[in-house]
Amino acid sequence: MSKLPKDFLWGGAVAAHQLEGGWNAGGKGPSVADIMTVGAIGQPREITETVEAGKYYPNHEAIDFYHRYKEDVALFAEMGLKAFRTSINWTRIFPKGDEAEPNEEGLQFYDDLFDELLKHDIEPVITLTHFEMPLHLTHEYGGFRNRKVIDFFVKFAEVVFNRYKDKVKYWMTFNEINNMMDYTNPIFLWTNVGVQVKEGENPKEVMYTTAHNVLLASAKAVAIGKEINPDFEIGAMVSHIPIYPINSDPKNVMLAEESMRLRYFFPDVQVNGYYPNYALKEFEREGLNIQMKDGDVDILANGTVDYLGFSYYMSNAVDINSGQGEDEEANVHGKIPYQVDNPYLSASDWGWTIDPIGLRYVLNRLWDRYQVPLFIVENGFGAVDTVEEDGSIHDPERINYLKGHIEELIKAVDYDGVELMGYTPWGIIDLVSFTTGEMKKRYGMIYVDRDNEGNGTLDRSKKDSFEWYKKVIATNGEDL
Ligand code: BGP
Repeated sequence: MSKLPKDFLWGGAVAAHQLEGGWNAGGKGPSVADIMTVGAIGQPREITETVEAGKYYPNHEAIDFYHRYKEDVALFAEMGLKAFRTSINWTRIFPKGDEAEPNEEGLQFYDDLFDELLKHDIEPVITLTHFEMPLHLTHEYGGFRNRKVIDFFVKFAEVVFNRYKDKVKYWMTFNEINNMMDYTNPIFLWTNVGVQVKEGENPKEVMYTTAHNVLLASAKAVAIGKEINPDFEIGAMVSHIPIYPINSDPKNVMLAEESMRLRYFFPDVQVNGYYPNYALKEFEREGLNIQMKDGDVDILANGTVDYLGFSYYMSNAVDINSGQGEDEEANVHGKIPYQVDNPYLSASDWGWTIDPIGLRYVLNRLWDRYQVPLFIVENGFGAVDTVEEDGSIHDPERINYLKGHIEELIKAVDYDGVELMGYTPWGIIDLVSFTTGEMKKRYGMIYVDRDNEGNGTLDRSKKDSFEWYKKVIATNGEDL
């Protein structure tokens, strides 16, 4: 007997802005992602003011899924995917974000894409926004720091919920909504919520004020979605990087526990429907003015999520004696105060630790804390791939990474009793890296001929992991 439920959603995940291209096709307006360049090595991506002539913006053409989705969906079907996670590019639907009427051509694109998926029995799993907010909403309104933007988002959600209510059952509101907790790295406040901190402002206050608005937007969208179709399953989506104490010194155990609030704050509100006490205490202690209004409490309480989606790539470790104190600039994805290397783990070429057991640990902690179904909606290994002379691509490291993580998720379900809806590994097809803007940081099981400078035929080919994952799905995880 299979150790996973037979309706387990084996799938693959992507985000519209990282693969579609067609950045100004079909009436689409510019989004925050459309003005981000490739980052210099080890540096965050540059955010330009607007699209500047002569600069290379990798997601403008990306892997041209916009025009080639039928070919790609056929490959997903051949792999046996039961679910495909992508996002709706907000500016295809509302090019500026504040229009009265949506753009029909954009809506039609997703009708066609969802029809194509359903034709192949692939369930669409849709994130309302995955770092794709309209640029106009940031320039004109200051992004989600402005409460007016809540209404624009909710309208967008309502339009797409209504339009696709018979085609899409699984939704998530904001991708990695908690990334903004990394507010010392400007790309996280920018991409998620279109916010830039001005000189003289308290960045933490800006972040939490914005977070409050985003939490309201998410809760309102959930409530409206459930009205439109009570059968919708609407989830939260967080980046979950567990934080371990480097040793058993109780000071480190407590430090790790406290640091984990960086990961728990958003789901605490989204699942429970109210602010956790540790956050309220922090606002009070630090004199943060979060600008909440009467009635906000009810909005949060009425918009709790049905499930918790999360990405899992790596773990962190902290040491109070590291000298990496609170003032340390955290400029790397997931870098936190007091972070140190974990001597027990190896890492990818981009420094992301490889920790399959961490996935089981996280599944247990999240299940114990929230008691709602969990969904691993991203997990994967970014690496440079080599195309052999005969065109084959051998990616044993990727297979190993995925295999290790699947073994651990099976233990979490079969041994620990965690309720897990599915697994959609990240970047099922090669696409533009979010943190670096590169193409060479590849996650796919399908290779795309495209390099960091935008050269290449865009032809697709199968890596070894393609056949491997096909077998995993066909055996419901029995044959790894
Ligand atoms: C997550 C994002 C994705 C994605 C992935 C891998 O944070 O939700 O958009 O790209 O990480 O990150 P990267 O592409 O930077 O390697």
